[in-house]
Amino acid sequence: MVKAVAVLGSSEGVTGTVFFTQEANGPTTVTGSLVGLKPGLHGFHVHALGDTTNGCLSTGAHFNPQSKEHGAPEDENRHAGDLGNINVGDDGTVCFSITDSQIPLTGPNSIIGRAVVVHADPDDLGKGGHELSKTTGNAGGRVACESWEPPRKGTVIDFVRLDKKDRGKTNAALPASTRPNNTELTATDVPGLHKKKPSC
Ligand SMILES: [Cu+2]
Ligand SMILES: [Zn+2]
Repeated sequence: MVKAVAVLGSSEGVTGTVFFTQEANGPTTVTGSLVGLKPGLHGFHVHALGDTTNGCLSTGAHFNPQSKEHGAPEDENRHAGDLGNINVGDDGTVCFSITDSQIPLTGPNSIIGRAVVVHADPDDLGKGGHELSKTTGNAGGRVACESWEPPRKGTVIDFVRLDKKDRGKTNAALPASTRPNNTELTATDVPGLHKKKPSC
């Protein structure tokens, strides 16, 4: 099993953690929780570049190794990074679980080292008729994205690092002193997160 984590933050007070797990060549399960969003649907994507030097803007376009159009997760014609929407509750928090076959954690189309981005507005899934529908789903500004903070704890076996320096390496490739502890990673293990913790 390969695991990865993305720690999301923003200048607008949105924080959260998104965990990825993949068994062998099976689909990837994405589970996460976020706080500080406005209620309703928000576009949720994997963008091409794990670069936040200019905030979420520098994460590039939707991850799209097959040069397709923007779409819904269930569409044949979709970007690999198109994970649809997350539905935020009235309290501004959301807990979600998504299973998807186009976002592997290993191989040439691995999403390790790329970016998770949450948008201000709903993703129209390519069907809104807006000039941006076929590229971004017209999902508005980028309100939160991953900051690639290293996890402090994690499952040692095949835990893939997402921090800048060791991005994409597994724990086995790193010196013992820099490996996370051999314990399951949870959202509360990542510093600075969940000042207000959603109940998921
Ligand atoms: Cu996006
Ligand atoms: Zn897209």
